[in-house]
Amino acid sequence: METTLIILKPDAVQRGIMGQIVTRFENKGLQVVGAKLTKISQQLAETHYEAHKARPFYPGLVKFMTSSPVLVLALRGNKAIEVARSMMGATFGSKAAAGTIRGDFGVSNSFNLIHGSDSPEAAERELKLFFAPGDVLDWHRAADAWVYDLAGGKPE
Ligand code: IDP
Ligand code: MG
Repeated sequence: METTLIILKPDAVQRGIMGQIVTRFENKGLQVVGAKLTKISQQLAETHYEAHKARPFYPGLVKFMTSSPVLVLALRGNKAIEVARSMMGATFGSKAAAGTIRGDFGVSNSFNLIHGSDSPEAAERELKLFFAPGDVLDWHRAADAWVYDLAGGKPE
């Protein structure tokens, strides 16, 4: 089981489509193990996106991410990182395929609604940035017995 860090960006919160996006992940079978509505600090936004520091869009990206509250989620499931990334769609709303979150809800390249960790290493780093120890919960979800085949002892 993997856990990934998802951020519903300020545009998703302001447009009132948090519920529709979270519903997609729940419908897929991913488990919400952490959730927090928060306003990201300048420092945290800069650290989170530090890999993009040299890119021309970086100042605007940091400004956008700190402009208004975001919903930060920790989602768990089989191949959760890859599954969430494919559900998000391509980076630019104008290019993202129909059926994906970015493809269905936006046309902007920079206001693209959602962040998701892109590798296990990124997920580990980002979960630590946004959640304090104990804020990601190992809770038993009764539906797991039907979301997964548990006959072999591990989720299939
Ligand atoms: P990702 O969010 O799909 O992983 P990244 O390339 O990691 O995409 O870029 C991080 C974020 O920076 C994007 O989600 C988007 O908000 C913003 N961004 C990336 N490229 C551009 C650009 O060319 N113009 C404006 N914003 C961009
Ligand atoms: Mg990225």
